[in-house]
Amino acid sequence: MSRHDAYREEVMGRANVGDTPERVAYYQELERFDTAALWTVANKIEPWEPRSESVPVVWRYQDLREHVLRSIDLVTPEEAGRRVIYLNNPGRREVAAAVGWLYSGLQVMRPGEAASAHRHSACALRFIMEGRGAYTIVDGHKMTLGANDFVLTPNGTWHEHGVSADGTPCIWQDGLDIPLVNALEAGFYQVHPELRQAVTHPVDDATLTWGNAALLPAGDAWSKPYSPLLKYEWAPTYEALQRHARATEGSPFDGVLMNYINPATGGAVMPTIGASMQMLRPGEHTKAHRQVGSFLYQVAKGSGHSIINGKRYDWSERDIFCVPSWAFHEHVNGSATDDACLFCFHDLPVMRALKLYREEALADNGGHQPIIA
Ligand code: GTQ
Repeated sequence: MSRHDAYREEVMGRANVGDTPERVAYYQELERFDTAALWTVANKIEPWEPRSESVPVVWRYQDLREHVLRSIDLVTPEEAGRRVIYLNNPGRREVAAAVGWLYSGLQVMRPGEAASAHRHSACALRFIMEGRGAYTIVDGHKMTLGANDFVLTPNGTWHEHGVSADGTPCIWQDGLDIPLVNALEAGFYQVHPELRQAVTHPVDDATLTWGNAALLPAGDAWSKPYSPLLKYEWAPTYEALQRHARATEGSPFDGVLMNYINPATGGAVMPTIGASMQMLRPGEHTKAHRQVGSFLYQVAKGSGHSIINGKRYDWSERDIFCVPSWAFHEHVNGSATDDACLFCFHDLPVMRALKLYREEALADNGGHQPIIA
């Protein structure tokens, strides 16, 4: 704490009560009645600004891949429910979060395997890392999935995943708001009575219907609280970034950043989780800012590094890294000739709905963080 904050804490009504034997005895007495004196915790429970318990982490695909693949021979999807190695932030182990209140895991499936259909209160998404033949079925809509495709399984929808018999082993990232839903004590979970659901629409109909940029189907009203475009394919996403880059300088903090949206509303893809893809142009080094919200990035293309709270984290294709709430961060594309693309999902829809969102640019040092060794 700076001297300035310490001064304010003493003078401007922050708790500043030293222990005496009488006070300590008093606190023990209060404990017997399931109570406590606010001034013993006030400064902790009402910090000046967000103090994340999450630490920045890079999960390197190169390190994880072989361990994820090993699980294929160790457990079946039937035994496991879902064969997933989840990302366990050292500061968030108790709630199984990768960062803040967000969960992330790497799910692996062999050709011909399928996981049982289920639904839950948590919102979920997948971002495909490798393999051919993966599919997800959401409320009867089947989606075929390739590398860097992004697919939604919104809360309350029946969903199941598998890999077709003529495919290859597939690995994808699962992103969910399980820790948030648990924190709110709002989670329900159901297995489908038949363990499988019928495909009741043409394959990939959601993308064929709702995925046509500025053209929406006439007369197809949509009132559900999530995007009807359940799958966002990589090729048009990358093309959109390149096209937009021809017409914009981009954001000083994020390069060319585009949000995946619900085409029916223009809003976030799901009630609690938003997602974006950003392109860092060759050699681009963004300026630092910080935001209220937790962010999980997956490197869709290229390599580089990010500086998060003054420390450098190197990343390359398929690595996943997190930026905790209110952590200063800036991104650097390591290549002078190729662009780099970062997929990201976050809890900004929650922060915005609760009117908690804030952001701040780093004012000092030309907008760049000094690197702490
Ligand atoms: O498929 O919805 O990685 O419920 C963890 C929990 C995936 C899923 C996970 C889940 C899912």
